[in-house]
Amino acid sequence: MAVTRTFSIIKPDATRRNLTGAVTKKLEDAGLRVVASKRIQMTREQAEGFYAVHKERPFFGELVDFMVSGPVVVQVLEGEDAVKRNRDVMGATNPADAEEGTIRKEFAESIEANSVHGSDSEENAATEIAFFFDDSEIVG
Ligand code: RTP
Ligand code: MG
Repeated sequence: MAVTRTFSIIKPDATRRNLTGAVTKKLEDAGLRVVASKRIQMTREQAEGFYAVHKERPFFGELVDFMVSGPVVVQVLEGEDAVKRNRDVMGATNPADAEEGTIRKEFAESIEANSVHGSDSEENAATEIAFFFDDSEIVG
């Protein structure tokens, strides 16, 4: 299996509860390596741009409000089959449906305040990584 990259966000509900380390440990224990990381306050423009695919969804406004409600930690993760590996350890979008041992089962507060984002394809991972990081900030 090839070593690939994915993009992760530790969301405001998790940074607010000081769970950056706990979430990162779950990612590392799942075989992912943090090859870039920074804590940022997203602007509304950034959040709207990042979630543009969800623009027509009924929860878009609330999602943007939530994502700018506090700091987030954006990360590039590297590992074998990184996109799937990360999605597996994240768990289902709604924590009520998430499996035991996943980040969302353990930490998420609700379907919206669900602690993490992870890219859903290698193509989207490349786009999302480039949205937040210069190549020079990623050290594999
Ligand atoms: P993500 O993109 O954050 O990794 O999560 P996901 O693929 O599991 O979920 P997606 O369908 O892409 O939705 C993006 C984020 O929008 C919020 N959401 N709210 N209120 C709602 O019904 C609702 N549904 C989704 C969540 O924060 C979700 O992660
Ligand atoms: Mg998604």
